[in-house]
Amino acid sequence: MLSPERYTVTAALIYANGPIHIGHLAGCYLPADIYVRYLRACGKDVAFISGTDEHGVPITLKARKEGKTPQEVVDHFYGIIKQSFEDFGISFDIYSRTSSPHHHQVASDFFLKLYNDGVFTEEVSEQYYDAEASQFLADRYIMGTCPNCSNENAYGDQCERCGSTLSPKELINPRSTLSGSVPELRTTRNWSLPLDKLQPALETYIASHPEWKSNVSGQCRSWLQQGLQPRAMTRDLDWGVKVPVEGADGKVLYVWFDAPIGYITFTQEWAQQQGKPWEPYWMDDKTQIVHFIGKDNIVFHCLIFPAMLMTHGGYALADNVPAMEFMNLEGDKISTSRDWAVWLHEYLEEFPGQQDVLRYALCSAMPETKDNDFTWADFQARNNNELVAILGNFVNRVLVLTQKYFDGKVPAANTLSAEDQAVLQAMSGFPHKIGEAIDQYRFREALGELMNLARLGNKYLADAEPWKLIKTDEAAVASILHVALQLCASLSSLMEPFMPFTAKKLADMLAHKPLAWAEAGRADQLVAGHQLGQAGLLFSKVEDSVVQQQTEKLQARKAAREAAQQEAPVNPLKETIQYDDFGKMDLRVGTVLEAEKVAKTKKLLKLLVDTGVDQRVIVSGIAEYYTPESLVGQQVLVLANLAPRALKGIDSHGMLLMAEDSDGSLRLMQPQNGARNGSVVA
Ligand code: B3M
Ligand code: ZN
Repeated sequence: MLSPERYTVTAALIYANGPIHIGHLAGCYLPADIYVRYLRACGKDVAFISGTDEHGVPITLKARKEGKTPQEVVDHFYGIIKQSFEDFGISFDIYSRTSSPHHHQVASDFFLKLYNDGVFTEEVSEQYYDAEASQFLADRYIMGTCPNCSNENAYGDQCERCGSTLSPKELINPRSTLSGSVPELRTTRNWSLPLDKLQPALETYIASHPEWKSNVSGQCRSWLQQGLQPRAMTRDLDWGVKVPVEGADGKVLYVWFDAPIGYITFTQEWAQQQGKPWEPYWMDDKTQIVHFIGKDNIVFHCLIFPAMLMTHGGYALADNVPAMEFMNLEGDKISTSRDWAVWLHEYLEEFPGQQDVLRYALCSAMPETKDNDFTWADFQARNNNELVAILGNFVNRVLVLTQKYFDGKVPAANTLSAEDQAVLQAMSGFPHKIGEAIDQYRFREALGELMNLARLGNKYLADAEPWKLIKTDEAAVASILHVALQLCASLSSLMEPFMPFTAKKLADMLAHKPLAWAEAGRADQLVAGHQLGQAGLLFSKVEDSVVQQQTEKLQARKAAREAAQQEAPVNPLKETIQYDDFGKMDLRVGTVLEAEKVAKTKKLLKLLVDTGVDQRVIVSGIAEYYTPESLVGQQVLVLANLAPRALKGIDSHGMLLMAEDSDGSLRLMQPQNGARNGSVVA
C-alpha cells in the first residue's frame, strides 16, 4: 500500500487475570504506542485499539483459584491493567473489554453469519468430562502425560516442556484440573472452522506479504507446511459468549474466536464515541491494519483470524503483524506464577515519574528479532550513560547557557559558520531517518537515531566551546546557541513517540509546541527573541544502591521460591507393583555416540546410543538442560525394550532415565564410575 488513507492499529487483548509486567510492555504495547504516536505526529488518521480478553480458561481457572466469580476477576484486573497502561503513556484511543454486552452481540452475530452460510463443520465427538465437577474438560482443564516427551504435567492444549500442540485426547493418563479425578468420555457436538479447506487462500495471503518480519512469516509457513486442520470454534464451558444456535446450551465460543473480533467491536465503540463510521477502519483496502502481538499469538492473528474474516466476507485482512519475541528478566524467563517479573505498578512506586526511563530501556532492548534480556544493570547504564550523559546533558547545557548569556531568549543567528550549517543540515535528515525505521518496525534502530541526534548536539557544543568563545565572540555564541536550540526543539518533537512525558517536559522548557513530524528538522523551529520557559533536569542518575536493591529483591524472591520448592511435597507413591512388572523392563547402560538438536523443537535431542546390544536412535526431551556436545561420550541408562514411537517424525527406540525435579528440570541418570555398555540395570 503506497500511502494508506488511515490506520487501524491493534495491540493484543491481554487476559484480564493478572497485572502487567515489563515483558508485556516491551513485547507488544510499547512498540504499538511508538508506532501510533509517530503516525499521529505525521498527521495520519489512526485508530489505536485494545482492551482486555475476559473469556477463556485462563480467567475461569484464576477465578477458581481465588474463590471468586470470573466476572469479579475480570472487573478487578481490567481496572488495574487499564491504569498501568495509562500510567506508562500507552495512548490507546479506546481500551475496552470483551465481556461487554456489545461485544457478545457482535461476536455472536459473526458466528451466526458463518453458521448460516454453512461454513462450519459439525463434529460429534467424545470429549473428556469431569463427572464430579459436571463439566467438559477443554484446554487447560485437563492435564496428563505428554505423548511426545512424557512430561506428566502437559495441558490439554499444549505441553509446555516440549512445546507441542496437543488435544485432550492425546494425553496419557488424563486427569481433571478441577477435581483431580480421572475423566470419562462423553459425546458432545461442536463446530469447527475448516482451516484445511482454507489453506490455499491462507497460503496466498501469507505469500502476498514478503515484507513481514521473518520470525512471523517463518512461523506461518511452518504451520502451513504441516497442513492446517479443522479447529473447533466452540467449547463446552459456561463462561464466554454463548453459542447462538439451537441445541447449543452449555456451549460458548472458543476464546480465540471471540477475542480478535474484540478489535472490531472496540473500533465500533470508539467510532461511535467519535461520531464517525467504523467500517472504513476494517473494510477498506486503503486502510493499513496492523496487529501488534507477542510471538505466541502469531498463528491466531496470521491464520485463524484471517480465515474467519475471509469466510465472513467484507473485511480487509491485516497488512502487517509485527510480532515481537519475548523479553526475559535477568537471564530467566519472565513468569507470573514464579513471580519472576518487574510489575509496572511496582516500578511506578519505586521510580515515581520515571516511566520514560523504563520505556527507553525497554525500547533499547526490545526483542524485535530474538528473545532479549532486561537487566537492572542495563537499565542503569542506559539511564546514566545515555539519557543523563548524552540527551539530558546536551539539553541542560543549551538551556543554562542561553539563560546565562541571553536571559533565556533565543538569540538571533546573524551569520552561520560552516559548522553551524553542517549541524543544521545533518539535523534536517533525522525526521526521515527515525520515521523510516519506525515505519518498518525497527524501533531499536529508530531510538538509536534519536540518540544520534543528541550526540550530534553534544559534539557540536564540545567542539565549539561557547563557554570559552563568549569572552571573545558573542555573535558566534549567539549563532551556536540558536542552532543548538533548534536541535533541542527537534529532539522534543522526535522523542515524543519514545518518551512522551520527557518530550512534554522539554517542550515546556522551550515554551514550544511540538511540530508535525516532517517539520521537526527545520532550521527555524524557534525564532530569535522567543522566550524560553524554566530550565530543569530531564533525567537523574540511577545510583548503584538502587540497582543493587532491585537485584536483591529479585534474588530474594528466587530464594524464597526455591525454599518453598524444597519443602514442596514430593509426588506421592504410585500404586504397588509386583516384581514381574519391574522385570518386564529392559534397562541397560549405554553411551551416547552422537547428539543433535531436532529441528524446530526447543526441547528435543536426537541421540545415537550404543546400548551394548545395538546402536539405536533415541529422541529425548533434554535439550534445555544439555547441549548436544556435552552429551557425546556420556554414559546413560536406557529403557531399551520400550516400543518405538515417532517423535517429530523420528522413530525413537527407547527412553533415557532421568531424575525430574518438582520444577520439571531434568538430570541424566548415570552409572557411578562407569559400567560396560549393555550392563543390565536390576
Ligand atoms: N488473550 C492471549 C494473551 O493474552 C490472548 C490474546 C488475544 S488477542 C486477540 O497473550
Ligand atoms: Zn511434551
